[in-house]
Amino acid sequence: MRVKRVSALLSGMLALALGVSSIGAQSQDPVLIGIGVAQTSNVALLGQEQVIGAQIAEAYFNERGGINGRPIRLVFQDTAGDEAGAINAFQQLIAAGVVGIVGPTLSQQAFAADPLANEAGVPVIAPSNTARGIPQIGEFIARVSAPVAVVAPNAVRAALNINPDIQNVAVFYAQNDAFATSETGTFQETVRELGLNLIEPVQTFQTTDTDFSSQIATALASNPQLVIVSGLAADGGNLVKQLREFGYTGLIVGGNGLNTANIFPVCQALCDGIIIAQAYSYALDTEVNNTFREIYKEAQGKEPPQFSGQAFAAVQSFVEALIAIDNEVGLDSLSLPELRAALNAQLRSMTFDTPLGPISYTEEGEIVQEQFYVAQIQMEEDGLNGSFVFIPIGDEAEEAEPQATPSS
Ligand code: 1QQ
Repeated sequence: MRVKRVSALLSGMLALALGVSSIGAQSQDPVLIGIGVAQTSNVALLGQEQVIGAQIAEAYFNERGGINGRPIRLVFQDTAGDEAGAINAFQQLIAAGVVGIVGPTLSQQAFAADPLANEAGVPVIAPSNTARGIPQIGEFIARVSAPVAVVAPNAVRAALNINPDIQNVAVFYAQNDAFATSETGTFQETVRELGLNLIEPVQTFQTTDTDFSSQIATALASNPQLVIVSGLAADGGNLVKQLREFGYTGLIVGGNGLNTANIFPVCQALCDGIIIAQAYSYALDTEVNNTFREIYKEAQGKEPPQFSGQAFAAVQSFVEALIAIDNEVGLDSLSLPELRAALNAQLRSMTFDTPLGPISYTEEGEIVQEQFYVAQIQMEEDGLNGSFVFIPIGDEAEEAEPQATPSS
């Protein structure tokens, strides 16, 4: 760091001495990366973890010299939880001159806001949009969040591994959310493919619902041994709580919308046992993940969750692609529209060694990722603290089983 700063200073002085005004100063201006995720509303239960992951990446990469000595600066715009909020945040970020955007939190928001960035030629990396069809929104849209079709089936396999006698499966999903609708399609397909009995009718709710008693009564009448929930954190956590209060004792698989310790205050001790597929494991033993994990734990007092790991990986992708462009042609040789276009192309032409493992993006912007996991929530007696404990998936369960560290 010190060496870099000194050499930057020297080159600035040299530029002045040579009468080359502003080049030195310009090349030290931070490169702006937009972060448009949910910092307010119920969706902030998911978005908060993304803010933390992105902030860790900002500090991590700036400490390592940023873009060849030029720092990055994250520009945050709160999307809140709906489409209008995401559209507004994306407009602000585009106008602020960011080179690319990490966001939004929900697929439901991405389908509304991503077309704006695409039309403006601003590359987007979706940090947590897992619904079918996200990269296909446009040529400037990529995602670091593996799709439900790849991730979700693992949770059902893991449930069967715990209880091979599962026959009847009840499925619930939030029908006003694009991700939940997409994820339930994958879950229902998986249930059928595994030869299990999908209880009909499938139960629907709204992400704004708080009372699920009529759906629960209908589903439990068919005697399920597994219940699968696709919703968001507040509604999903509440549904799990009410399932247990109704006396359901079988296994529960939660989708990606429940994939956060922020559901603990919602279902408390009754969160215990929820099985959730993961695209990240804090136990991945690589230099970048170990460092990320250490910084996260130091600040948060618990193991890093998937949404933080994915947000870190999204910022990392932009940073390392920018370094490659700088090495090749120099960032200052490009106008902002040129840089955005070059960044979009560069993202799709390299591999990134991230906390998620090595990843790349297809030409279409879909993530290519090697490893997936399943975790089960283990609540402590107090009902306040808990942890995500990694469990075997089943057939291909030869992978590492990291130990959980209790978290608060
Ligand atoms: C999506 C999701 C969310 C539940 C993650 C925050 O996977 O909307 O696609």
